[in-house]
Amino acid sequence: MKFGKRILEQADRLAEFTEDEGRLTRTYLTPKHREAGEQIAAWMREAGMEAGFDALGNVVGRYAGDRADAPVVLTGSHMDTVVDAGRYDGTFGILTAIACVQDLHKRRKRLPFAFEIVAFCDEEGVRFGVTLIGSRALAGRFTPEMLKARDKDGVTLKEALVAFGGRPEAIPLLSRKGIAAFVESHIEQGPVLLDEGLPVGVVTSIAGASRVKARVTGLAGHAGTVPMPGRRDALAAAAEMALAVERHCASRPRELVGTVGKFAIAGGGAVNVIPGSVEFTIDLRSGNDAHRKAAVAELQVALNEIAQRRGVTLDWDLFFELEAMPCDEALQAALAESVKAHGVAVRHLPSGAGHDAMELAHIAPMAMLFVRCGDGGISHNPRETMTAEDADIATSVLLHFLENFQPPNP
Ligand code: HGY
Ligand code: MN
Ligand code: MN
Repeated sequence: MKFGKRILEQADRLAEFTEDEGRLTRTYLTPKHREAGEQIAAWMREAGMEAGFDALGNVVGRYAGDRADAPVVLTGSHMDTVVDAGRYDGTFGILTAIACVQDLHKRRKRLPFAFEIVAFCDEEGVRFGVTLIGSRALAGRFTPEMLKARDKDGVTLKEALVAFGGRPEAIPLLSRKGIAAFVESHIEQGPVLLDEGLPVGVVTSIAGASRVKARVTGLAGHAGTVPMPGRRDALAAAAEMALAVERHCASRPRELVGTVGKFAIAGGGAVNVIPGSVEFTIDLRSGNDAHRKAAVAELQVALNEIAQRRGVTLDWDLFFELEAMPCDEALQAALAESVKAHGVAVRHLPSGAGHDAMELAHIAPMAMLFVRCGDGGISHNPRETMTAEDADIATSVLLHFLENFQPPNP
């Protein structure tokens, strides 16, 4: 085994950079972001790359090509995590690429393209509620509006970026053009490869997503004196709405998945007060944009009907929409060749999870390589797991792809 054992050890090391005692949470523009970024940059330099933070807090490593004006191939994944995360989501895509460069460097081999690895600064959007921050900047899709997003303490993204040593004014310079390809390796975060006994798979497309912030306003009241029929209980209404989301998506299992991931009583609630205001989020995903958009519209109607019947009001803020993104056919075929070269059956599969690759697809042909997850494919959970053997095969497949990739003449 050439790569796998060290990659898992490095993932263990990065998991130590957490802002939460006893669990892995690493969010954007925090001291742990900086420490993890410095560790990643150090590994990139050890592998023969120039590396450092960019103006937005991405860590970018560059392995020069065989000539100064060689085209650029990009790879990478995100270095931030969800709350109480697993240690391979995002991280694996960074470490596997560094391992490839380390091997090329050891052999003094240069490729017919410059190879850049990006540890994207924030894909999950945990701190500011804005996702895909680093990859949007490279795709030229970062907007000044995003700088105004605030964290739970009211700190704006811009204030945090300046305090981090970032340069908001330089963000437009990060957008890239003429990239020959973007390939992201990522854990599958699902059970398909595990169920079929395959170490890797080639992604066909990445599901689109819609996210809603819903606020239900009823009437706070005394838990002991307000008769049941007269209540305008915001929590009971929101709970019925959450079940409606589940029922709607469960009735279309092949098209949709829906999740109420955040659910809170304004002010935290009290044991003897009928909740007057509740906020929750809805996350809808589908490989088919028309199905997803129809579901958003249908659910808005259904939840408003619940609100009307219960005498509460519903505020509906559709704050995030991302179209499903197909992977480049030619790159999929090239990845499939590299999978075959390792004696592995080629399995094409869609990604239900979103990835930075969705943004890079706006500026380059994009593809993804999935690697098997253990424990039922669980992810966004500290039980996330993968094997060193699979990390090794996936890295070897990526390296084979890189050594056989001929970028089109610019
Ligand atoms: O939500 C997602 O699909 C990704 O993990 N950010
Ligand atoms: Mn994730
Ligand atoms: Mn991820």
